Amino acid sequence: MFVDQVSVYVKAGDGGNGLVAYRREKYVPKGGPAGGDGGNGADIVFKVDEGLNTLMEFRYNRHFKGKRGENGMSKNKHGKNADPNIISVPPGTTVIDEESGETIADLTVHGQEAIIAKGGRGGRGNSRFATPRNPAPDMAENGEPGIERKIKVELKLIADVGLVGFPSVGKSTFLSVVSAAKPKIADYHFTTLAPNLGVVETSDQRSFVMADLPGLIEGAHKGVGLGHQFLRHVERNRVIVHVIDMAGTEGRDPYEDFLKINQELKQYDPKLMERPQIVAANKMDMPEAEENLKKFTANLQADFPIYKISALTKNGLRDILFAIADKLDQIPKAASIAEEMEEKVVYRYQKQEVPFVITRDDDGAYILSGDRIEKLFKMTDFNHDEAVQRFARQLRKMGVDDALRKRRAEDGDTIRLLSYGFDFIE
Ligand SMILES: Nc1nc2c(ncn2[C@@H]2O[C@H](COP(=O)(O)OP(=O)(O)OP(=O)(O)O)[C@@H](O)[C@H]2O)c(=O)[nH]1
Ligand SMILES: [Mg+2]
Repeated sequence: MFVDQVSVYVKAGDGGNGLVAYRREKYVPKGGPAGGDGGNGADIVFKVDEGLNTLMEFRYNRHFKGKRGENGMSKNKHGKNADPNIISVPPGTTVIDEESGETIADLTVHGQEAIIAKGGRGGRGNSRFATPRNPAPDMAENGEPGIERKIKVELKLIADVGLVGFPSVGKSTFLSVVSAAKPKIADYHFTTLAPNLGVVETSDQRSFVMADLPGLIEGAHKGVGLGHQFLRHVERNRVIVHVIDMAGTEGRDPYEDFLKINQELKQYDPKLMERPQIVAANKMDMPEAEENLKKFTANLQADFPIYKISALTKNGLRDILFAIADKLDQIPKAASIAEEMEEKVVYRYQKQEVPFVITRDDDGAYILSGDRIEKLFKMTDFNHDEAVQRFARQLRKMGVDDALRKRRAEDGDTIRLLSYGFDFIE
């Protein structure tokens, strides 16, 4: 309820491929190897921007793909590394790996960065495989695939705006029509027992967090009703929106309501009187409302802006939301977020790589799978015999051959790995 949460898919860039090339020299058919390495793929990086306060940007974009590194070039030229994909997030963002449930990063301070998915290393060009025995290797490595993962991005919300007012004046209704929050709405008092939070976006793409607070009644500052719990929340709000039942539905006088609530706020903490306050004259769809508003305006001494709305018919919402956003733009953020998160650490989550797994297919073929073996496969350029041989050697070193033998693989049996099929040879 207090957390904004989105699921996001990230895929870092693959490394560029290494190149097989040779120096061209007169009279030398194959001068030495000259294939350069591929560049590294783009990392996916989250960076804290204190100017943001919601995960709104993820609402429209939940897919992030990093660019590939450039392929290696001739004359031993290294392919360019891809620039990281930097995605701005608000302070207080936590990133969780969906599969493992582990926390990848807690991002709290402006400018803080965390690599969420590491880009693949560039493949090595053939120069790098030269040895005295094989001075002109006819193979290069493909780029390493970038890390791919599903993550959960969470933000602990702190309300910028609090809706205050007597019970049943329409605070929850208002919140429900300007955000995706679904608070309980009913015509009895104290329907709302704990604040509901919603993210509001104005039509000019500004956003803020709004809370509908439990109703206030006289004596709240002494703990009457749900007083204290409620008032504690107001302290953190940068703007107070005072919701008034302008229709006087329950027989109270709207102006009396207004004075009483402010009296409670003041008695709880006089500083709350310095907080910007906007009056939401609600229930303007009711016939009595206009008349009451005239009296209210005539009585009002404080210099509070008044906006006519009807949460029921959704009239007047745009203007009041703009007024709230304008006010918020003028008020710096409280340090409350930093305070709360102070002790958080940044974890660098390292996925445990499975080297390989052997299973059997219906037709009797042996299926190889696993992170390490699949990565090796993707990094092998099967167009070059030497690369294929190297791949076979690497599998042997990993113990794949032995493991297959243990599972009674015999000469000529089919082995499959991703899209590739080959025969087992003793
Ligand atoms: N006519 C009319 N009725 C409204 C309007 N807004 C809310 N109501 C009604 O007023 C009643 C109370 O609404 P809520 O949104 O639950 O009021 P609240 O201020 O959240 O009340 P508490 O949570 O008990 O403090 C409901 O029956 C709503 O349908 C409005 O603009 N016009
Ligand atoms: Mg309510």
